[in-house]
Amino acid sequence: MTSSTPAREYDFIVVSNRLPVDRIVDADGRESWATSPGGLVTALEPVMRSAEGAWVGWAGQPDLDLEPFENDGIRMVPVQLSEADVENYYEGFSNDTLWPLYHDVIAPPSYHRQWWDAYVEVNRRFARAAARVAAPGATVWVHDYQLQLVPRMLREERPDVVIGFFNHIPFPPYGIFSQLPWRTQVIEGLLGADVIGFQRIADAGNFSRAVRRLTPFATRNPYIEVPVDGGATRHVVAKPFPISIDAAAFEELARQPHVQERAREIRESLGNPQTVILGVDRLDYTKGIRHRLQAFGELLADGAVSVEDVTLVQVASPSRERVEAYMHLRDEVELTVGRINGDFSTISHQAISYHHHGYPREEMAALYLASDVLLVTALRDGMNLVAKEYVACRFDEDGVLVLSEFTGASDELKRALRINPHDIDGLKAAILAAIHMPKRERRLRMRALRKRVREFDVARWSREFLQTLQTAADRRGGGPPVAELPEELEWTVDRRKAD
Ligand code: GDG
Repeated sequence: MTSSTPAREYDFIVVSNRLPVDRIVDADGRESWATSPGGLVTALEPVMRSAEGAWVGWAGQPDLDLEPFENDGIRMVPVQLSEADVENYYEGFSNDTLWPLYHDVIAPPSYHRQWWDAYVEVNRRFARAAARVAAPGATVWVHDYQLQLVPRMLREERPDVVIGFFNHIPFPPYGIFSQLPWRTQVIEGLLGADVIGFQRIADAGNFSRAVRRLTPFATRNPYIEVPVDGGATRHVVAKPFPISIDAAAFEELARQPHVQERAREIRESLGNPQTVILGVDRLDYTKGIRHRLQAFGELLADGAVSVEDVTLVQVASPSRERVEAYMHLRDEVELTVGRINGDFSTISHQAISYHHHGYPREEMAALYLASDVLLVTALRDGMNLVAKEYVACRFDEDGVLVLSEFTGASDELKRALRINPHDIDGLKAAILAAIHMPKRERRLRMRALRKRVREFDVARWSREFLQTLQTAADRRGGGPPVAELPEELEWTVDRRKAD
């Protein structure tokens, strides 16, 4: 990358492992970029546009040497990863060490010093890339577990910038976190930020406990007092900011006549069963897909449900296919689906309609509308946006959400049918309760769920985070000068105050 002399500097910068764009090369070898429709882009798009912000991240393919470029009004600053970086930093340390460790060791984490070395090196590369393009006193918002060392590295290079960090996945209890050979370095890396955001209260609590065990710093919720040179103290804020979705956009999509028509078509092509149950997940061992299949298989075997009456649609979108644990999971899930279908499907009715691919967002909205029950059985999940998307799409105030208590979403979505996915009998009972729930109760519950998702949407999430970051920056007495927030951010902060 030849970006040592950046074209310009930016007041607002987002740093995440992946840039929110996908590279497309057509048959003639022409290259273009498509915005990948993630929640984070949606949340930050308006701010990025009006603050003329920049996004620092990897373009998703190894060994691509790219200059900064503009896509859809957002400046992209690519960080290059080699094939070895992808193996060691991304698939290795991020997805085979941190991911299982932070999700309650559902799968055993692997610890390799070579992976850690790559993690340090790549984090430094991200920090440098952000440091190079940050204007004096800029606001830099770093995202997720792949980049936990960036806050400290960035602060060392650029003590003038304001740094936020948001962890999208859980932060584990100390008994688990302490397995990590590099636990102290990770905590110190994160403490480089002014504000550290988590999904749940429990995650912020786990982090503060880890700070107390591994550092001499005092914690006074939500502050962690980090001494700095010259006898001063930095007050790092560590607290929950539960992420959400663009609820209005999902509802608008679901209200479109062609999406509603597609929902009817889906039900018809499933043979018009009385009940359609839906699961939508990345094919990941944290999502409890096996537990869900076991419960559904047993209900069929018990005769409590029949394939004529109930169909389970499972979308398992491909994920991390080069990581071994994911290859095994896929084999296991597909073996189980095959067995259940073999045992129970008829020529006209399938027990499970299984799909190992991603769908466009419109099709997702149609699936949400077509389903009477959404099953979320995660064994551990930072938030689970699928649950919120289902609720947002159900403008008809129908549908039942069965939600694992081990998701961040269950802290907020209190009127869901809450389940412990390890308790297969409890899960079976909840599925039956959802199938047989009277319409009036469905409506009452869905109304309450929708109120919550509408009020606490993704715009509010980013507003609250950035407001906290601004307040933390203002508290930096005697420190280096901090740039004013870009106008758009100030506007969102002011509006929040008026709420
Ligand atoms: C991580 C944390 C946290 C899935 N399949 C398709 C598709 N999706 C979309 C869903 C949803 C997103 O992917 C998945 O988000 P989740 O929150 O459910 O789970 P993770 O991917 O594990 O996300 C999680 C999240 O970060 C945000 O902080 O909530 O806990 O693990 O938006 O709709 N979208 C389309 N086609 C698919 O086939 N279009």
